[in-house]
Amino acid sequence: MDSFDPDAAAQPGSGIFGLPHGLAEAQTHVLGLPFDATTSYRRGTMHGPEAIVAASRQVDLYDRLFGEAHAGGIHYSADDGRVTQWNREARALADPIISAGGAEDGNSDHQQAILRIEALGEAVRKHVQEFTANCLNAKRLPVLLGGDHSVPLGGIEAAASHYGELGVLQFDAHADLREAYEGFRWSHASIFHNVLQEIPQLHSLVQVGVRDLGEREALRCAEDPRVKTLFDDQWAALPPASPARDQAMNDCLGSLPNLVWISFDIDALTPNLCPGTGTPVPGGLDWHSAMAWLEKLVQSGRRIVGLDLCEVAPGPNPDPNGSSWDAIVGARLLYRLIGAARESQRA
Ligand SMILES: [Mn+2]
Repeated sequence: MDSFDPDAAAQPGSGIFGLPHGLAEAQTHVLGLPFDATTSYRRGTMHGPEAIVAASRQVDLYDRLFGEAHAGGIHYSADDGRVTQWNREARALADPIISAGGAEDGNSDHQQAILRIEALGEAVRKHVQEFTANCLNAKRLPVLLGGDHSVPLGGIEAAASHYGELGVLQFDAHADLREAYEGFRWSHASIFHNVLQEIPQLHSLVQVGVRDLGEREALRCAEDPRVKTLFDDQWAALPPASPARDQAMNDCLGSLPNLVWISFDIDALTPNLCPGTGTPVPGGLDWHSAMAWLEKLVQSGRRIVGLDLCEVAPGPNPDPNGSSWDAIVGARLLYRLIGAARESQRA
């Protein structure tokens, strides 16, 4: 540990980002959540955590933007088998429903399967809740690595109840405000409907990158006083590094309270940065735009108290080491997110 050289290549047996930290030495705890049972279009995000960890070993630890995120220690816990098992069961039950285009009202097989899938979704929620509460009680930064975008519910819930008030900054191509999707209550497409519905301490939700949504979701964006959405076309019309763009960012961030959870769906980014993700959409944030948001959030003086990174899928042809372009982008984004959170806690 004393001899750790951040400039050296990752050593055999080292952890995420090639780091040597055990849990006791880490101020950041990352949990892998290989769950993608409700993914409606293309699966594979269950392989996100292992692919990101494989790719993370190539990330340089020096960071011009947020300093040395690794210095406080980062520890990764892979799934202990429970989430993998819940996912396996839920996927098998969900498959016939997804092929049918959603749960059918009069179909008792579907209705039974839905109940069991809901119970498995509840199990994930509770598991993530416990992990996050433990992190916060131990004064560690909780980081959830999906999996599909259904996984952070319990984490946001635990952080909101720990602090009493919380805002969420959501990066996403989709609004994720559906009231259940294809019959799945805890669907990836419903995560922020559920957050708004289930978490009374939720102060506000700011959405960035959104460019694909349903009519009822659009209405919710417009009418729910807790939701503020900067649509992707609105963002794209703002010139980089312009006062107008700064103003738009400050307006959005101004809706957030002091304590913020970042929920980053990789599909917020332009699809050439995440070609393997479940539901890619043209348009989206380029890398520097995403970084500008993180910098602005830190500069605003808000404190990032937890975060998730979801929907990274390694794609059909991962490298022999399990990594891929999607995972390389995911690993670098993860490092920056952790760096931004640490920087925000320093102030
Ligand atoms: Mn999403």
